[in-house]
Amino acid sequence: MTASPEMAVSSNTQTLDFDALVQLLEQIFLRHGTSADVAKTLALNCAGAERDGAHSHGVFRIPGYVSTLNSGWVNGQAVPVVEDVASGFVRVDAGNGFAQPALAAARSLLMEKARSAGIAVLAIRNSHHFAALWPDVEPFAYEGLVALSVVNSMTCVVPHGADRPLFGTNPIAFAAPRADGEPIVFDLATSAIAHGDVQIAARKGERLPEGMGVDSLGQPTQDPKAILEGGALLPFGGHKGSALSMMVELLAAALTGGNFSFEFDWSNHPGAKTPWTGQLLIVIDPSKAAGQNFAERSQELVRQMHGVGLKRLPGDRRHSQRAKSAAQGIALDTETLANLRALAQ
Ligand code: NDP
Ligand code: PYC
Repeated sequence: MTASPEMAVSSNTQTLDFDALVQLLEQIFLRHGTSADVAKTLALNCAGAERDGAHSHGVFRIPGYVSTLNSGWVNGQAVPVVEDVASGFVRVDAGNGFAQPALAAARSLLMEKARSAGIAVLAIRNSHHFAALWPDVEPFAYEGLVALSVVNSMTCVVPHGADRPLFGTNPIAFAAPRADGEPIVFDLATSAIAHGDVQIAARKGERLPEGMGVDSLGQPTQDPKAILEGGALLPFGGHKGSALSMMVELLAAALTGGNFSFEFDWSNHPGAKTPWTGQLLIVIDPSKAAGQNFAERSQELVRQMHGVGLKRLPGDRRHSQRAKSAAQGIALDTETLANLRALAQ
């Protein structure tokens, strides 16, 4: 069954089809001062996250986008400036705008370079990223390319062995094509839990598992509010996640010319939520590599993983949720939908 644009499934839940949700989110962005291009790009990104069940970066983020735009912290009308700097290197100054329109502006040049040189780097600076990272890499895998991206965020993670926060939640996303089925994609924060999920747990009054964060005195806590109110997160996997988070700071900020997670000060912009940092993408054309067809090789790896009992690959949950959303619509609770409609007025 294909979902109708809008239908009620229960008294407190309604479903929208993807296009209807994109349109609603686009109206919100436009209403709060973005250009039409930026509104479209962010609406597609955010609706895609909601459709795939990536709830910490779906419509949950809309009030944060709106308060940030209203605070004057980000330029919703920014026009990214793309620089072709070397055979395998593209730079973009996002102009204090969002990172996704900067990627969109550089995408065709980046792909052209990756296909001709075999590998290309995209360094985005002066940018705000408030979203899931997988939407930035997955489309390259659908084109037969391998893609890796990192983005840094805002100081809220204590480096392993330190006693105060410095790093951001700093996700890493990777996508690779495979012969049979959806691309292999993972996207993970290098903190033990994403900041968005801590906010969601606090809102629901839930406790967190052990080992996620510390309170304002640096003591371990499972209370999300204690983490949000003066506390901090920990890296995943102790010194290993901490090293990866450090790498993200280096690649996404030092290498791009963007801010480190600790370098920007948004205190004069009450309501600002979007980290003003940088983002790096590396795109590889596997057809240049030696050996058998890469997509066949990645398929073989998946076959072997399933052979040893693996049931779930990273990305599987999202893709099955995507299929469900296509068939049944994207379910939103009535209050959330009413709030979104109010923001669009
Ligand atoms: P999760 O821990 O939920 O998931 C991380 C990855 O592991 C996903 O690819 C997920 O696939 C996969 N996965 C989860 N559970 C399993 C399992 N049991 N078996 C196999 N694979 C599994 O993500 P995080 O909480 O670390 O991050 C959430 C989001 O927050 C990300 O999209 C990230 O980009 C975003 N974020 C954004 C930031 C920014 O600055 N813009 C900062 C920090 C985070 P699947 O998706 O299919 O479940
Ligand atoms: O969930 O950690 C997070 C996050 C930071 C910036 C955007 N999302």
